[in-house]
Amino acid sequence: MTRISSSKTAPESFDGSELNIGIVCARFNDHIVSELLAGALRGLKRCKVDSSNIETVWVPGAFEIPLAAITLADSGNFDAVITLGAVIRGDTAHFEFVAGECARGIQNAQLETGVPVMFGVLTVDNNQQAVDRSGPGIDNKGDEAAVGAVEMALLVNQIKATYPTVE
Ligand code: INI
Repeated sequence: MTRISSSKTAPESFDGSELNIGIVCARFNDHIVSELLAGALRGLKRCKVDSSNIETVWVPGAFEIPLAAITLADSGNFDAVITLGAVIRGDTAHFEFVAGECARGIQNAQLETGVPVMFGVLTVDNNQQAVDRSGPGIDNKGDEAAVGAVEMALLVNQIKATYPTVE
C-alpha cells in the first residue's frame, strides 16, 4: 500500500506553487546570512514558490531564531519555515551554547507545531568555511534548506490529507 508519493532520489526541484513559506534570518554575520538568503530564494524560485507567498523576518542572532520560527510556524499561515544563520566558532567563546540552543530550539519548533522548520544555520570553525557553504551554487546551505522545506511541506501536507488525525 503506497498512497503517498515521495522518492528515495530527490528530484532537482519540487512544485511548491501552492505553498506559503516563512524565512527567519539572523543578522549576526549578515555578510554570510545574506548569501544564505539569496540561496534560499533561488531554491524556492526553482521550486516554483511564488515570491508573494514568502515572508522573511530578521532577528538579532542565531540564539533568537527558534522563537521567531515557532511563532511563524504556530501562526497557521506557513507550510514550512526556513531558518538561516551563521555561528562561527572563531568569533565566540559561547559558540556551543549559541549553536546548541539554536539547533535544539529549531527542532523543538517543528516537533511542537508539526510544521517543517529547516535548519539552514551554519555552525563552522571559521569565516572561510561559512563562505564556502554560502556560495552561488546549489550546495549553498540556504538553497538546500529551501528545497528541503518544499519537500517536507509537500510530504507533511500529503500525509495529513491522506491520514487525517482522528479526533
Ligand atoms: N549569533 C550568531 O548568529 N552567530 C554567532 O557567531 C554569534 N556569536 O559569535 O556570538 C552570535 N551571537 C549572538 C547571539 O545569537 C544572540 O543574538 C545574543 O547572545 C543575544 O541573545
